[in-house]
Amino acid sequence: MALYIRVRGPNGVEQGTVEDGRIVLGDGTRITPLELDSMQLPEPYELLTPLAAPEIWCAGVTYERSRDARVEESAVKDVYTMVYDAPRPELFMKDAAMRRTVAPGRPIGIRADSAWNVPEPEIGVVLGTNGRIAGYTIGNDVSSRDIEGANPLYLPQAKIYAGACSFGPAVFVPEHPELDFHLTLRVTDEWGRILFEGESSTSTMRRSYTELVEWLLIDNPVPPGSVLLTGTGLVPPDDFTLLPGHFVEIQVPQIGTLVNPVVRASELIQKEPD
Ligand code: DO4
Ligand code: MG
Repeated sequence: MALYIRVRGPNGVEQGTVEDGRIVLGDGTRITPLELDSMQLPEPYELLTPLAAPEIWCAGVTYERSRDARVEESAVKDVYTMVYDAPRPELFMKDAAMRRTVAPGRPIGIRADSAWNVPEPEIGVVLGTNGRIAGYTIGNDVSSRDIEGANPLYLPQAKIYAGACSFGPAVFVPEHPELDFHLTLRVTDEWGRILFEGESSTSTMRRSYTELVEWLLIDNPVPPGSVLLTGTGLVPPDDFTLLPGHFVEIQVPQIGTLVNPVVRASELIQKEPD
C-alpha cells in the first residue's frame, strides 16, 4: 500500500509519498508534517488536493441513512426510495477543472440562499485508465439540504457552487481494490467545541465501488484522474447546519484526516479579470 500527496513548495507543485511519518518528494526532499493525520505542513510548503482531478462526480443515496434523510427532507419522497432500490445509481457531476473544489485546510463554502447546509463525508474513488480504480481518497460533498429538499430538480444548485467540494489529504493505493473504510465526522465551532460527531462504514453501502464506476463510464468519457465520491452514510440530525466559523474533520484511518474551515461561499469567488 502507498499514500500519495501533492504540495506546492519552492520548486512549484510536486508529488510526494508518505513514508514513516514524513513526506518524501521526487528529488528526495523530506518534509516532517506539523500534524501527520491532516498533513499540516511547515512553511513554505502548502498541501494541495492529492491530484488535480479533471472532473469530480458523485453517487447519491447509496446508503440507507442517506435514503431515509432524503425521504424525510424532501417534498418529493418516492424518487429516493426508487433510486436506492433501482439497478441504475444516482450519479451527478460535482465539479470540473477544480473550479469549486478546495484543498485540505482551505475553506469550504455555504450558500447565501440556503439555511440548511451539511458536510457529506464520502469515500472518493480515483479513476485510473480504462475504468480501473487507481486509489481512494476522502471527499466532502458539501450540500444544501433545504434547496435539494424543496425539489429534486434543484439538485445541481444544492450541490455545485464555490467551495462545495474538498478531497484529500492523500490518495491511498491499497494492495486489493475493494475494501471497507470507516469514516468519522466531527464538526467543531471556532472555540473547538464539538457540535456533531458521528461515524459510518462503507460496509453498509448498497453498491460496490466497481459497480458505481461501471455505471459512470457507460458512454461517458470521464478522464483518468477524475474522482467519484461514492455517497454519504453519515447525515447529522435535522437541527444541525454548518455555519461560517465551523471546522469539518473527516477521518479515515488508512487515508488521514480531511480538515476544512467553513466560510460563506461568496468569500471564495474571485472577480474575473475584465
Ligand atoms: O439526491 C441526493 C444526493 C445524495 C447524496 O449526495 C448522497 O447520498 O451522498
Ligand atoms: Mg453526497
